[in-house]
This record gives sequence, C-alpha cells and structure tokens, in this order.
Amino acid sequence: MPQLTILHYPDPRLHRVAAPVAAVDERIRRLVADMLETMYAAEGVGLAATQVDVHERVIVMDTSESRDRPLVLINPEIVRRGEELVVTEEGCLSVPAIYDKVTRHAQVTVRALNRDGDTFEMDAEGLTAVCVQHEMDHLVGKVFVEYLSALKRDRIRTRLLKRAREAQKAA
Ligand code: K1U
Ligand code: ZN
Repeated sequence: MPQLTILHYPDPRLHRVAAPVAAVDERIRRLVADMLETMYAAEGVGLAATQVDVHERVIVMDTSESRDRPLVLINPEIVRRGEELVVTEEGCLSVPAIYDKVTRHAQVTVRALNRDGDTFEMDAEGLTAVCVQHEMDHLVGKVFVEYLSALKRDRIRTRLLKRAREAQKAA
C-alpha cells in the first residue's frame, strides 16, 4: 500500500471544501488503507483526506497509546457539542513542527459511516474530541493556524515557505 504525500501549509489546496462520499466502495476502502498507513508512518493521531489532496469527507484517527485502534469516519457530522470548552496544544502534519493552543469543545458526539458503509455514533472526549474537531475543520478547508492571530499565522507561513525553499535547494 503506498504512502500518500501530505500537503504543507500554505498550500492553497488545504483550503478546498471536501464533498460527501457518494458510496463507500473499494476506491474509498483503498484510500482509507493508504491514509492509515500514511498517518502511522508520520506518527500522527489523525489525518483528513484534504491533507493528501483528496477532497472527499474521509478522516482516519488513532488516539490510542498502543497505536492499534484505527478509527475511520466517512461523511462525519457533529450531532452534539458539550458546553465545556478546553484549550489544547495542537499540532498538524500539514504544519510541521508548529504547535499552539486552540480552544475547542471538550465533548462531542459524531455520526459517521465506517469502512463497511454502516452508520455509527461515537461520544468523544479528551484528545479524541480535539482531534475529530481538528480533522473535521480540514474537511471544510480550515487549518488550525487560522485560530491564531494574523501575526502568528504570517510568521508560520513565512517560516514554512523558507523551509520549503531550503528543502527544494537541497534536493
Ligand atoms: O491533522 C493532522 O495533521 C494530525 C494531527 C492531529 C492533532 C493532534 C493534536 C491535536 C489536534 C489534532 C497530529 O497528529 S499532529 C502530531 C501529533 O501526533 C500530536 C501532536 C500534539 C498532541 C498529540 C499528538
Ligand atoms: Zn491537521
């Protein structure tokens, strides 16, 4: 199974809005398998299809310590948001080596399809709740740096563009 290339901020393709998956078929199951392999190889806890330049509503996650509890969410929707908010230091595989605090709902209930095309609901809290909100933002073209000040975002953009230029030169 091939690993997929992860887009890096400020690539404009990260801002595309993903379309709902029309049918959970072999093409989607192959995409899910490739996304899981890519997420585990990159040591992430989540990955949205947008990050690998596929603009369909597919998310994979694994927030377990043992890294053996993959979670697949196709066409996810948040059906309940708890009132409590939580501030967490977030990272993103599309914004390498940048971490900052973001405020999100501490508990959410998500409805989605699994890789067999069956609907399920999941109550999430802790890192799983934060991660699912972060990944669902990717599906609507939003990257976590958009919660930061314009000044911080501009600095991140400049730093990542400089890194990309240096990597290009070294290649
Ligand atoms: O979307 C992504 O690029 C994956 C991202 C998910 C995420 C992590 C932390 C908070 C919210 C969303 C990552 O996996 S970043 C790398 C990572 O493994 C990690 C970073 C901070 C805390 C826990 C894990
Ligand atoms: Zn991310």
